[in-house]
Amino acid sequence: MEVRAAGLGMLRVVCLFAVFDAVCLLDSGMLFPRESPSREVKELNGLWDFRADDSTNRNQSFERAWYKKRLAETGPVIDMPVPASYNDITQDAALRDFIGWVWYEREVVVPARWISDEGTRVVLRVGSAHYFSIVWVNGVKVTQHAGGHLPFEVEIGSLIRKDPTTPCRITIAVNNTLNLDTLPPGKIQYMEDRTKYPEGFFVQYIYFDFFNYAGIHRPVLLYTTPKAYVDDITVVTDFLDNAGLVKYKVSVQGAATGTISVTLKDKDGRSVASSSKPSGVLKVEDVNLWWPYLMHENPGYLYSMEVHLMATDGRSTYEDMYTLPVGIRSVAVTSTQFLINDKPFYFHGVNKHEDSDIRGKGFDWSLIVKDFNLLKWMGANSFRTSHYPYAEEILQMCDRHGIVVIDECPGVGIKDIRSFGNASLAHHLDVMDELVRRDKNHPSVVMWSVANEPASEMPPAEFYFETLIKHTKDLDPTRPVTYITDSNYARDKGAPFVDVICVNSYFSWYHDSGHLELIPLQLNNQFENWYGKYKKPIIQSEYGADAVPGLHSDPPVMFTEEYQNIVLQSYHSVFDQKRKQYVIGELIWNFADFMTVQGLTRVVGNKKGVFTRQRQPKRAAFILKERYWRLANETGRLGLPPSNHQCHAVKYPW
Ligand code: BDP
Repeated sequence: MEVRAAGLGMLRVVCLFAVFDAVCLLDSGMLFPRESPSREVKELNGLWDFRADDSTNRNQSFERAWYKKRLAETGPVIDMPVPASYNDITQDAALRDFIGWVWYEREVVVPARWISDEGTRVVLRVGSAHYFSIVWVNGVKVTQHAGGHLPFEVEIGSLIRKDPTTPCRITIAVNNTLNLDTLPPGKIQYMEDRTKYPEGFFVQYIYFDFFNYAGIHRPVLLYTTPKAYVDDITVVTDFLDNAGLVKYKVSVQGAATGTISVTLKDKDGRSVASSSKPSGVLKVEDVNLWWPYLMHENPGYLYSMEVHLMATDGRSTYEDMYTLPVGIRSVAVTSTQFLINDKPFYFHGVNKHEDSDIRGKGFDWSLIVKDFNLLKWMGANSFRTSHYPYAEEILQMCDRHGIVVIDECPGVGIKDIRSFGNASLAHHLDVMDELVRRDKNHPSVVMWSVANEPASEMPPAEFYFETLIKHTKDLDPTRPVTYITDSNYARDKGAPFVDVICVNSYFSWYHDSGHLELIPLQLNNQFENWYGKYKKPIIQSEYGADAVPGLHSDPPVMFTEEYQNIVLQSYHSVFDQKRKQYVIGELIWNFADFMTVQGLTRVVGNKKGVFTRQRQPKRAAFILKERYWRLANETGRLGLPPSNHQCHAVKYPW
């Protein structure tokens, strides 16, 4: 590792660690469920019974208390896979477009020991369900959650112990209705003109450009911990010369006293640092830093932090073990650069969606691994979780592969002035609490994005974003915060509060359609204006054009693959000038085609992908591949030929 100015490094470490005791407004942690000698996990994925409440008032299921008996006794049920969106599973257009409550139910066999051992906590956890969820166990309501992209959980041990002979019936009702205070916001409108619409006809308006897929999207599971357990771990990392520093804090629930031991192990299982305190700093000599993909020969290096708790409540002793992967790295922003481990980092990556055929937004390992293979194939070093938090398993992949993440909350489509009100802001703050609590320990996450393209020119946006960004920095003082703007630099009200300016633009697409020759002029002005006003580094957080795969024309016309290519290349020529100054990244819109609502500007969904929805490359994917590998060589300091780095298919001239 290179030696750097020791004084400055020390100052940064002191500042970073001084602000470590960040605000945490939630009363419990949200550690990812992992098996350990003291913890078991039982997945509840597979087929669940399913029934939509299509009553006219959409409320009959509650009037008739469907949760009280088996769902099949309330009426006809169908098979529904979990995790998956329900929308594209059947041939029924009404279910595809359904708005309201749907019900999932499943009976679970709980291992006898979990029930008999009173010293075991049994936790039911839902990775995510879109949007409102209510959960019952054997007809008793156990929890509810608002928000479609973050996990929620509840301890159900005492309930299933009441009558160990009854099977454990889990009922989850999920409602995808969006209103002006949800994230993302939406609006229901009843149509009153009886010459056009039947009684009770309504539509859900949304202000975002992706299909509002719904259902149980991520794994549902039961897991155990001992009664006294490791509830949360927070790590903040840095380095000084060749020593890595891991500041950590462990919080425990269920016991007033106990002993903790913390051991940090390297990839080979060797202990490199340890402590017997619930909080402190671990020092790792000759550290292997966590580096992004293509910035180092050995990216994504992870240590394992083993936390061991021994606690007693007077009568019994409890032992808990939890292992957290830890990547040691630093992040900093200057007025012209984004630094990872003190080296300039240039984002050459993509925007994604959780989206695919049939399963919609449902979690799918095959899709995830395919997407990572494509990202690495094209030489992408980063992505933004447009426009909501992705599954934790995806972030774990990013940690392991060194893919850098801008982690975005579901603040997309804040366009109506009423969505800047107190109720909306309060919910937005809650969602940031949940997001930071879930994702704070991922080395791949280098920046928070609190919103996408809000109406940031509206007067209330100033207070809204000042509050939201300050709150996020209080939660996590170690990472920069941004939101994504499409507003004009002169009218944007939130930009003074962000650390990095992220701008979306669609020159020669949504305006000046067909005028490809205007891109360089308009893009150059965009950058000069934003930088001139704010003197902050800029990421082109979206740019692109729709291309229907297989449509060709020369000279190019809109919607052909050639037009998409020229758009990309015209942007690239300007990026190449500005990245030498203050532009610190470029993220294509979009990695793959994705589904949207039906409308005049969408041809079976948004076609701005460089891959099709089935993950086959359009011509643009090869253009990006060539560019990203070249950028990796220039900016990533690899200095190695691409053949060493998975780029086997095409030979390049450098
Ligand atoms: C941007 C939005 C993104 C859209 C994209 C487009 O942030 O969600 O899908 O435009 O229109 O403004 O393709």
